[in-house]
Amino acid sequence: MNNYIDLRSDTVTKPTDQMRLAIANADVGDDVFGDDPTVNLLQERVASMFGKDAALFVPSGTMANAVSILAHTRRGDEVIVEKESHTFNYEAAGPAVIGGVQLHPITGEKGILTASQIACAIRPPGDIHLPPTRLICLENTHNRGGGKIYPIEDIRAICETAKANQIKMHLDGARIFNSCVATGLKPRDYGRLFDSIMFCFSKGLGAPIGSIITGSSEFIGHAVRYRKLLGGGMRQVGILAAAALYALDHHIERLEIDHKHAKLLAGALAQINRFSIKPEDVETNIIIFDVTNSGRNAVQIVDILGAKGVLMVPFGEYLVRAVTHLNIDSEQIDAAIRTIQQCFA
Ligand code: TLP
Repeated sequence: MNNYIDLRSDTVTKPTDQMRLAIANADVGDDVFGDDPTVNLLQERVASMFGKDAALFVPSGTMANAVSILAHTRRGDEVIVEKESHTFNYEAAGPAVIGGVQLHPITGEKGILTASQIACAIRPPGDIHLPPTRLICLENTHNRGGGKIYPIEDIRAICETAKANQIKMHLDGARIFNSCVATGLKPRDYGRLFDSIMFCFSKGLGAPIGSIITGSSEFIGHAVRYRKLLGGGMRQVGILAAAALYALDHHIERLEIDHKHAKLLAGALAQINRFSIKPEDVETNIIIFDVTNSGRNAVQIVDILGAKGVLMVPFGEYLVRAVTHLNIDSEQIDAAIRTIQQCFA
């Protein structure tokens, strides 16, 4: 894929030479014994960034969400999620299969739910017919919402509803730093509102592998057992934690560049009659555009562009997704725009 302009996902980023150096120089130990100094450093650093007691490094975002849901719930509980959320759509029904937990999907607006929608979905306690609502999971930024940022005031209102009903709050913050950079909010601003937060190092932050969960000591105590159950206890994993630490030091502020590139691309797509997209809806690094008026479906559009060296993914029958990231520079964005114009203008 070296000669392609790869906009399929920000997961395709490759570690830079400097990140590989940090990996090579990492001090390591057996992390299942709690002995890996680099993992310990990473976990302490993330917990303190988010104002939490503790954190836990895990292999993937999917495992981070699964472990968090398992640690917050018991079999037969219900978890409120948004209908287009990653957890509901792309995590292989993990919470149901492993945890015996029912996901209760509610349709949001670009992935955003309101407190009143959530209040209506909470099961009244005391009725034996109803599964107890134990957890609310939100996603920020929202992937299928086109990288939409969850407005902090909406999160605050949902948090109050959750507290009033003694329900925990988990954030799938796979791309939380895209949100921090775009809004100026700090990780702690989100840390205050959620019982647990996960984010990924392997997306826009550019590390090859790894995600992390942060929360109370009690929560992380449960999470570490579920990580083991899922086979996610790793040994000399400091080599990966070193990449994650490098990403925290060097790859957060630069996310702004990805957002600028996404806006440029969205602006160019909006000029093409056969596509529809509102550039003002593109708030971070994800662009989703509608190809219904092109007379072709998303797979056909993606194939045409792919044959010209520009890779995107179908994200619905008539929706195409492009994601900007660390390995895409402005020349590649310009080249992608030229290719799109040649094919479809
Ligand atoms: N998202 C991937 C695909 O699975 C769709 C992508 O290319 O965007 N939460 C969110 C919001 C995500 O976008 C993803 C990955 C995950 C969780 C899962 O992370 P991984 O892939 O590390 O399991």
